Amino acid sequence: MPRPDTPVAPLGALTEFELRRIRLDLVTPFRTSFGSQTERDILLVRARFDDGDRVVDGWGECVCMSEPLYSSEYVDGAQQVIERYLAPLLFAAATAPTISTGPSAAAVAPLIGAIRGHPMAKAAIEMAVLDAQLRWHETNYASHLGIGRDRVPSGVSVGIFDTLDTLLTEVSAYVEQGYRRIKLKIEPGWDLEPVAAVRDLIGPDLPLQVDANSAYSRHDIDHLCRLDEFDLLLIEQPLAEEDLLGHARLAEAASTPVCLDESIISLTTASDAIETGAAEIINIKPGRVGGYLEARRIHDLSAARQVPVWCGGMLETGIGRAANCALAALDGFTLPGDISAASRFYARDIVTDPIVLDDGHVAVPEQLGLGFELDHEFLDAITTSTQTLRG
Ligand code: OSB
Ligand code: MG
Repeated sequence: MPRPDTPVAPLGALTEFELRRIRLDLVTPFRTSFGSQTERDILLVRARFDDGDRVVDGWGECVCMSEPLYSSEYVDGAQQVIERYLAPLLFAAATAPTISTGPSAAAVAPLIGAIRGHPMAKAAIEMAVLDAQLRWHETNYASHLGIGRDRVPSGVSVGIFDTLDTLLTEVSAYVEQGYRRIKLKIEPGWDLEPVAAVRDLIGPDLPLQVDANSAYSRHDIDHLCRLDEFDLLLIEQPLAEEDLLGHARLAEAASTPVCLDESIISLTTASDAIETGAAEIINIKPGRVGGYLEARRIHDLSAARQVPVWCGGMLETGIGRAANCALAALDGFTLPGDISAASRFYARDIVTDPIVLDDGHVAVPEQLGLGFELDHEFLDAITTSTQTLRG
């Protein structure tokens, strides 16, 4: 096993990780350029800290999908890399209960940095430790971040459909519910027409944006420029994850701002994408960048460079959705995020107080930790496997 070669802050008295897999049905199929989903197989991580006096649990949610179609990570792989590499490194660094300083999320990334890649697996672990840290100190994530707002405007991500009629029915329902921004998934063959029809339906004032999940190539730049006439807020990740130059060329050619999602995997890529003109707007997804701490750094950098950011979503349960709500209340998040009501995806959430839509906004959670309490009965009912790891 690799060892950290630089001294790091103490992690705290970590005694146990539980890796829990749950199964949740989506209320309606969600189709993107990379595939269609009807249910989710989600990995949750529980981190237990025990200093002899007190036992505190923290929970994290791994945002990767079942298959490596959005990015290279997938849920079985994430569980395996945690079990084989990440958890052992953290157990090796856990402090004796007698000298415990409490859980420290900042200690996590340096301890597991020798393991390449796997940002979503790493983020899930760090998130569980962060939740435990906040609960240990009886505070919550919004206070920890110094959030002043109590709610943030909510956007909704709308999938691809077989017909325009179905799409328009779906969009009408979301507009009716009060969402403040609509995002349409697009792909070659499903772009200009649906965008024109939806713009026509919702009128000129409701913000509209599109997301291609890398479905186009540099040869499509002229075609993508035809979206300019629909006055879109942004076009999200039209080209491949690696194609920063292509995105910079598109940004040069199109009047619609180019926003990157998949390409932004760290503070460094965010900085480079801004510098090279590949990203005019950034979608911040904590899981994709290795955790909430790196997400905050990207927010701070973007704010300093006056680049607008918004908080992306990965169909999170109430764990990730609560944390995203608090994060998205930071001042630099000037655009509505993909933080819709839990009911947009799930009939029942695993938390006692699911995120709801109120006047087109979602409330910054006030509960302890990342901002949720689990509904343990329901969680147990949908659990498909449980693996316990001990140091
Ligand atoms: O590209 O933003 C994306 C969902 C899964 C994977 C990737 C993406 C999405 C979404 C949905 O667009 C966002 C959400 O509301 O959770
Ligand atoms: Mg996206």
